[in-house]
Amino acid sequence: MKTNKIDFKKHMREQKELVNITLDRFLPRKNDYPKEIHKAMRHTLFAGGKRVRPYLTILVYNIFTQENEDIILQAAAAIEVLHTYTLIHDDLPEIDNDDYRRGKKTCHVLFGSDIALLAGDALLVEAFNLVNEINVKPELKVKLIADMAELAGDKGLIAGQMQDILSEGKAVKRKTVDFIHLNKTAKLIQLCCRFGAYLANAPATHVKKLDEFGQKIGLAFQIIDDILDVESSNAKMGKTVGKDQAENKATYPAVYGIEQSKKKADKLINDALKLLSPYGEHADLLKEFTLMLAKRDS
Ligand code: GRG
Repeated sequence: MKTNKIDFKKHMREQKELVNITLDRFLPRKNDYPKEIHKAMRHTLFAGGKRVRPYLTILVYNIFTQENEDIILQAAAAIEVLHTYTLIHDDLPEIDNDDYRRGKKTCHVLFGSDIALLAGDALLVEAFNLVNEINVKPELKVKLIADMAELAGDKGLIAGQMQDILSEGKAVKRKTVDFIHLNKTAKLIQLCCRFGAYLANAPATHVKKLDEFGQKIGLAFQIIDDILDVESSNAKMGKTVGKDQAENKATYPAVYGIEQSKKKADKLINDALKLLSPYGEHADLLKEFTLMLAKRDS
């Protein structure tokens, strides 16, 4: 397969479109009773996310197989559904109190906090339901569900979010900001890599290596997000920037400074790319994707 820039962009566009079709196929219709909840779920889900996590899931799978069947699209969609729940809850007045997300009004601003809370809950449940409907052997399905529960639960994403809340307004140590980022952001990105590798029947050594790759790019992704909160604009990010500093949040720039944060992100990206070298050209698209994450401005 040719992997020049044009092919990568075309591949990314096509796969994201397939993910969107899959999401639309599996999510309840917006007028299904009770329609308020389904409208709210669909609002944030289709508000214009970059679909970074589903595309990563597909690219890891594609290291081992080129056939993009329903199983990988459903797994990719499930992770996006779970990610969208975290965004809706994170934006609530009781947490980050954000008015904009994905360039649109946040779920609670449009539908009210009560419905937004339920929409997030429903998406979280729907994510597990989507994994349960993947047509694979029960043993594999149980593994996918168990990993999703482990990485998204109170020892994973929620632990990171909890520590984030506890750290607000305080001077935090480097290890605390590392803990927050590794849990609240990197674990979901690791889950993408695990799902892609498991569904491609990759040997355990490869699952481990790709999990490590996911952790590195996941941490880099959040560091870059922190940097963009300082250096980017509302229009580019589709949300209000500059809030981290205003609210004295535990971020990389706050703890390490901007220059050190950039160096740390670059090193993580380079280390992650090295982990892909054994896969040669089979990982070319994934390498391009990794470089794109490093250069992202939104
Ligand atoms: C808040 C009670 C409650 C539950 C949710 C896990 C969690 C708990 C919140 C997640 C915290 C969070 C939003 C972390 C930030 C991760 C991040 C950088 C999100 C933005 O991802 P992008 O840039 O967004 O991929 P799009 O919109 O493109 O999908």
